[in-house]
Parts: sequence; structure tokens; C-alpha cells
Amino acid sequence: MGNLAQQYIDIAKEHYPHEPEFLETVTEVLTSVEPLLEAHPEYIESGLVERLIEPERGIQFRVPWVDDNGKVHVNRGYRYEFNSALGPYKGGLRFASNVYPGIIKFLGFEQIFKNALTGLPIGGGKGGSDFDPSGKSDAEVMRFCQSFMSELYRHIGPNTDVPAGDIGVGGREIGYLFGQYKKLTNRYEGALSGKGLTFGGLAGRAEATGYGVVFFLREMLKHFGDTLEGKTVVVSGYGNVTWGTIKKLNEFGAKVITISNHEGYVLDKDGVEGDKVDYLLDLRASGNRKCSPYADKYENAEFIPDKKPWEVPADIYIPCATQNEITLEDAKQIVANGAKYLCEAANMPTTPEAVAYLKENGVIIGPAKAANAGGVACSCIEMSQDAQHTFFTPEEVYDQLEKIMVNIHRQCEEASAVYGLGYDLVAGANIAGFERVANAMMAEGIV
Ligand code: 2IT
Repeated sequence: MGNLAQQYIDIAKEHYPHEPEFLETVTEVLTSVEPLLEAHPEYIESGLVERLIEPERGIQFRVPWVDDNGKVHVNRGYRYEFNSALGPYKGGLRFASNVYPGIIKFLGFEQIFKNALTGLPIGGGKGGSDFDPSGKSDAEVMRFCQSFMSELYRHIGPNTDVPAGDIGVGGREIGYLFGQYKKLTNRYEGALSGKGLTFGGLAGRAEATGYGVVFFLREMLKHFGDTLEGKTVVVSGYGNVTWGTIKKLNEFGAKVITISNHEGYVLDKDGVEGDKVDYLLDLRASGNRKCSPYADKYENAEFIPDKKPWEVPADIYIPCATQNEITLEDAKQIVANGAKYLCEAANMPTTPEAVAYLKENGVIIGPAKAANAGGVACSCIEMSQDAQHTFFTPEEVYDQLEKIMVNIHRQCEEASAVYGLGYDLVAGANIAGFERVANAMMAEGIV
């Protein structure tokens, strides 16, 4: 790496030494775009990179709530409005106990380039709380969401900032957040996406991230004259993204043989198919954060505690759970298993050392900010549906989603080729996303 990228990475390290996840994505993106920075001295002269790595605005607030026994709890709420060069801030809310500014900022920074790749008019933002909804009653989750929105409402709106879900924030949470937003503002408008179908939600939004991942993966295979038919696939997680990914993989004739959570994984050699796929929704709705009941319910499935699914041999690996879930050790296992492809469905699921090892050993990687962009793309379609006071059919949505994913793959492929990097989708995604944001930032002046 030359000095150009390093000088900005050093600035981020100096300002945010205690945010390793944020520094990980800043390092990854800036290292990739070094050739672009070299080709554009005007970016350097206008302080573009310093501006880009600093959120436009960060909000932190107190979220007090009362549990069912009358006990008071206080959580921390966040919204980082990272970059609005391309449109209103857009990105999910994550409710999980490990949430702190470093997690929200890594997600917000990734979101800028992901949203840029969709080609749609959306900027990048992310928010959340260190509140964990699992094990809480519906009434507790509702009171928490109402308290969270009692502060957040003044910062968001359909043309300002439009949050959605992420880990720990699904349809139930978005419903409570929307209800409180409406009550406080007296406006019925698309200030949130991922809503229920009866109040402005988009048909197909729940499936969108997973479906998009599989459309992107299909394009990767197509590049090598390959198809998904008959492929064995190992996935992690058991939530919304995993569910959508498995549904679409089954449609394309692939066989998925694992699901997982933080306690271990389920191996189902018969394949997660038919009613087993929708059983994942029941598992998730049960709120106990376990995937092992799947193995109790389905005869040939077994639960393997304290292990990750990456030890299972497969043609394709799709991490769908969380950041840094594939370490160098896991990558070595994946290579030893003879894998050809890895497609990231979760945000930043592969550590930098693991990415380097996989690449060196010929595994083709579909990077998260390209592959999982179908979720936020459909969120933007939801924004446009709400603004038009209409509704779109699932077919209309899936058709647009497929076109967007094919286009994202093409952009990554082309950007990589233009800079002489061959078929490197990781670099291509960073370069293509960065270039689009940078162009808009240059045109909009130093703000
Ligand atoms: O990581 C992501 O792209 C999301 N959680 C979805 C964001 C959105 O605004 O739909």
C-alpha cells in the first residue's frame, strides 16, 4: 500500500483508536481505492477522504424504559448520519448487546458505498442500541421502541434520514417505532422502511436481502460458466437474511445443509427445504436465540455445539450472521474443504486476514457491500412506494431487485477490470461505490 491511503487510515486511528470494527472497514475501503486516489488529485486537494471518514452527524441518546416488573433500565441509543452526498441517510438500526459507536460507525461507513452501488438516491447512515430484544416480552420491546423513538423522531424523516431493520430489529420493532413516530409527528409517512404490509411496507422486503445475495452469487458463477444447480451450500445464521438466502438457493436447485447461531450449528444433510425453510421464521419469532430446536424437530438433522459451520465441506459458503464470523482459521478450513466461492450476506463477516487467505488460495469472494445491497435497494423502493401513495406487487419488486443486483455485479466487475485487477469483486465494489460518492461530493462542494 502507498502512503496516500495510509495517511487517512492513520487519521482515523488517531481519532478513533477504540473502534476496531470502524478502523477495519476504513482500512479495507481506503486500501482498495488507492489507485482511484492516485488518479484523482482533486480528491486529495479537496480533503474528500478526511470528510468521508468523518460522519456528518452522530447522535447519542439515553433510552430509559420500564420492564414488566416495574424495574427501570437505561440503554444507549445511536444514529450516525454518515454521508448524504447521494440522498437522505439510509440504513438500518441494530439492537444487540455489543452495540457501541465502533459497530454503528463500521456499519454506517459500509452503508455509504453499498447504497452507492445500488444506483439509487440514498446516502449512508446506521443506528441502534445496546438493548437486546431476545428474551423480552412484546410489551417490553414496545416500551423500549417508544422510548427510543421519543428521541430519534426529531432527527429522521422521508427526505432526511430513513432507518430500517438490522440484527435485532425486525417487523415487530419497526411497527412499534413507526407507531411512535406517527404519534409524535402527526405525519403518516415513510420515515422508516421494513414496515408491515398494512402500513406502507413493501411486498418482498423481508426476502430482499437474501434473494439479492443469491442473484449476485448467480452472476459470480455465471462469470465462470457455472450455475447453482446441484451445488452444496453452507450458510450461517437462522434469521431473516439466512431464510431469504435459503429460499432462493432452493429455487435455483442448490442444497443448503447448515444453519447456525452463536452456540453451534445444525447439520441437515437432507437439505433445508420445503416446510423446514419457513420453520426458520418460527425459530426466530420464538425470541430465544437458539437454532438447536431445528435438530429436535427434524429427524436427520443434528446439532453440533460450540462449532462453526465452516468445518462442513461444501462448494459455496455464505456467512449470513454477523461481523468477523470467518477468521483466518475458518478460512483455512474453507480452503481445505475445497471451496470455490464465498459470498458475504452479513456485513463484514470475513476478517481482513481471512479475505487475504481466501483470495490467495483462489476462492472467489462476493463482498457484502455489493452482495447484500438488495435489502437496502428494496428499502429505497419502499420509500418511493410510500412517496407515491401506492403499492407495488411482489413481481414488480423482485424484477427490479434482480436488475439492480445484476447491475451491481457488472459495476464491480468493470471497476476491477479498469484498474487492472482482473475479476476482484472486493476491490471492484469499493472502487465503484467510492467513485460514485466522490463524484457527488466533488460537485456539492466542501460541506
Ligand atoms: O445492512 C443493511 O443494508 C441493512 N440492514 C438494511 C438497511 C436498510 O435501510 O434497508
